[in-house]
Amino acid sequence: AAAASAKKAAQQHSVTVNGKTYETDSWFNTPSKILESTSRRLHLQKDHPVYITRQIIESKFTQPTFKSYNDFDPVVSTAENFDSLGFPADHPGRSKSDTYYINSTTLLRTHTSAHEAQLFRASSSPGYLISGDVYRRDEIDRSHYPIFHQLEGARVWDRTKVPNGDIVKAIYDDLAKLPTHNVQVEDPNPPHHVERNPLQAEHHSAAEAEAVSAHLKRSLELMVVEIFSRAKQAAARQDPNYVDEPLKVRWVEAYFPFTSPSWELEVYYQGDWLEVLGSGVSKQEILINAGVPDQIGWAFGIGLDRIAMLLFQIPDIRLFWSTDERFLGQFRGVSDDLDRLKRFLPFSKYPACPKDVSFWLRPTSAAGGDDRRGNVHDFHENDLMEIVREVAGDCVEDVKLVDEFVHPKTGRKSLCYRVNYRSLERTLTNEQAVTMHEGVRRMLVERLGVELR
Ligand code: FA5
Ligand code: MG
Repeated sequence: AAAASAKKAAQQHSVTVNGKTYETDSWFNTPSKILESTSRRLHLQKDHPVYITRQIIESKFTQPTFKSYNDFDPVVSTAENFDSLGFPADHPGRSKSDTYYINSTTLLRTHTSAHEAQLFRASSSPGYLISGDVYRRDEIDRSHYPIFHQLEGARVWDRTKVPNGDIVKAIYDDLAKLPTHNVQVEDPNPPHHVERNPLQAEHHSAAEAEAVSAHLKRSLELMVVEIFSRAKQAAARQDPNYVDEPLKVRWVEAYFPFTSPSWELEVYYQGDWLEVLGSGVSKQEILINAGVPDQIGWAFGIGLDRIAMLLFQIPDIRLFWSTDERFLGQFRGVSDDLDRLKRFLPFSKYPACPKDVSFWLRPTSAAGGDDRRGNVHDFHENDLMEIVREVAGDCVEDVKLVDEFVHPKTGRKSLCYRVNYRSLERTLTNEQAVTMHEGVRRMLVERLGVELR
């Protein structure tokens, strides 16, 4: 009996994810719904929009130069996800409010870059692509979900293996082999900038960094051109009155701990500039630590869900998780024939049930502080989002802060959030929404110690 109860106690301190068991500790903050979703792997589900988007992107990176890896486990170490990439110890991405931890050194990857070190070390090809599900604690709305998918790619050249040791020439020769395109590209920034976007001067000459970035930019432009041409072809096939607008893209300086210089690529889409990917010249420390100090190259990471939403005109990110035939049936057969790609036709929209919740924050100490009395609140919005997701799952469309108030006498702070309950698959009754909302209110008190108003 003692052994059995010891075993039970031990079980409560471990979780199993994709068949592997991990010890948990005080860092554990991953709800069971998230753990269960690790088995969905939408990027590997044939005919799923996320899968089709991956296929289109992969088609622009030729084999055998680029080798694809699509089934790496999403459970990684803090060393892989952060340390190996040069994230500082106090980077906000490491906090429990932003990331799902299994224990203090094990987490659900927040990006596919977690596999860079491993792939630079082991890849037998000069380029690789890796796609996977990634996890972030985040806000709730129609374009944010705690699980999304990224595709990352990298391309390197080895100084010791290029003809005559002339790596700059080798890179430009490879660039010359890439197709051209006729899309308008804005690229107003210098190739690198002393403060904003520095050259890794200890490791690269300016000419080397410029060659790498020229190859990076053309490669990624070609990928985006392919995606958006396919979106336009689909629109034109379905809508005889479709008017084609020329595609415009632009490069914007960015910052990542693991690339320098770095850029984001934005696409002008339906009246707005939209960020589609992050990229840059890989930090040489990563390649040195991966045992390939003679290689230099570039890397990028793109969000598949966001692209799939544009490509298929999918209005709500929750739809990707639907197993409803009215959703999945619309994409059947497309994986085998990308020319059959069609825009999504929304099925009926069910009514929304907005409910408000107002509460006083719990002051925790008098040092520093963010309200008039110097009270410190340990409230983090993502904790509220997590509670709402835990109670209402995919029956919540968005959650917004609608009011904020500091009591003039007591200095206490109160917040009001509007939770918009709506199912994509059925009508929610008011009673069902009320029941969920009561659950949310109860958990806010129990878990966050707030006082309901
Ligand atoms: C990264 O995750 C970097 N690892 C990308 C990278 C790789 C940079 C290699 C340099 C070299 P970021 O957090 O910006 O960066 O996310 C990259 C892309 O993922 C974004 O451009 C966007 O397309 C997508 N993305 C980010 N957050 C979300 C989200 N909450 N929902 C959907 N897509 C998202
Ligand atoms: Mg970004």
